Amino acid sequence: MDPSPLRCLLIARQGPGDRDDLTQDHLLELAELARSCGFDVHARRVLKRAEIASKTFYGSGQLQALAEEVTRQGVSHLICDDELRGSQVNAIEKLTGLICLDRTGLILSIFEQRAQTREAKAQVELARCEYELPRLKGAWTHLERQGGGVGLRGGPGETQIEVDRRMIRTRISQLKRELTHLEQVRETQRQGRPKGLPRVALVGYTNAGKTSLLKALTGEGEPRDLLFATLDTTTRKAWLGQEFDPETGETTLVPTHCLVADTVGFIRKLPHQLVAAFRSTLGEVRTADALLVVADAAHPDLEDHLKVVGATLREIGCEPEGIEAQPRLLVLNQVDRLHRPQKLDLKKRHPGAVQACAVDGAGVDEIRLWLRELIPGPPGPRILEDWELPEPTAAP
Ligand SMILES: Nc1nc2c(ncn2[C@@H]2O[C@H](COP(=O)(O)OP(=O)(O)OP(=O)(O)O)[C@@H](O)[C@H]2O)c(=O)[nH]1
Ligand SMILES: [Mg+2]
Repeated sequence: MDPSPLRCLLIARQGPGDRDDLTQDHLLELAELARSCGFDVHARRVLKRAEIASKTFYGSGQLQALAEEVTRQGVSHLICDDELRGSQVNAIEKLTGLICLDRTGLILSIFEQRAQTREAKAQVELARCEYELPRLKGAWTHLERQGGGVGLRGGPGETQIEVDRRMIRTRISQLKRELTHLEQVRETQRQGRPKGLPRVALVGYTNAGKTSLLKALTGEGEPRDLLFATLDTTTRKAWLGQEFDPETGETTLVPTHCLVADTVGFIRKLPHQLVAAFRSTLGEVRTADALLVVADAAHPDLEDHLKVVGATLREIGCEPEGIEAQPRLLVLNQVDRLHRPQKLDLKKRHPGAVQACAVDGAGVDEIRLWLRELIPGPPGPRILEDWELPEPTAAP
């Protein structure tokens, strides 16, 4: 029998300039992440604070009161939406008696649970090492204090930190070497793929339906209602189509194909350590001939999700315009969950997008048609949408 899941409390800080609805949305997403990691979410709380408390981030009074309340209800973990320093995590754990995880730590734990292949495992371990390295100091301050107080070096704590840091740095170098080797293997595989077939990457926010669309296009893939279900890139061949001849009324199969790669999903504040560590996997996106940007059109935060996707694509080196720009098709998936007026409104906001449902196949032919047009060569320039461009910087 599975052990009962660990129970957690989720918290987020809301500063004076933060919108209520956004803070709530972010906590809802954190709850999804926690469930995807196997936690039972006991409650979500917003802590309103004008200032960040440097020692405990949220302030000790509020944290202590919360901890007293939830510990009686069997809560063992406190998960924070904010990125915390190692010393803050330690101070919170000491104060509350709860195990504390920040958003990045939670996402890393999910990736650790999901990683299957050698490459994914090495990438996730590299991200974990990079995340832990600057946090080591916090973990050893109690020993540092034993070692002779402020200003003195060489106490037992200091030595232990140095040993741990050296071990982590050595591991980071080993992992980087291993990943460079695996990247070369991947590159060789890429070159060995059939020539002349366009390579298309499915990208988008996590849980938008990328794997479902891979399945709709190629017949393969295992969609799951989980955040970060896909970590490894899978490339499959898609059959691009049938041609209907209105004169004879016959439908013939057109012998054209393309290669479609399913990739790891994006999320708001995707830890930069993970983006860096997944460089090789995301190389499939950078080197693709075209991108299918998949979004969950029924999600209340659709526009924010698109902005995150636009920014993450730029972070990994895919610019929307310029000589290197890849053609992109926005696929507004899951429209089966929308009513007609919502679809019309979407059409106005995203006129160039295909509205699709990867589950019943609606819109998939339109996507195939777009993919077929890639075969003679890339399509001409198109008008960019707001989500693809950087936010304008505010005037000073
Ligand atoms: N109603 C509906 N559900 C869909 C549609 N497309 C996908 N889903 C569901 O959405 C969930 C996530 O689908 P996936 O295809 O695994 O999503 P993904 O983008 O690959 O997610 P990650 O790999 O976790 O980033 C699954 O439960 C799918 O069945 C759709 O068009 N309509
Ligand atoms: Mg997937």
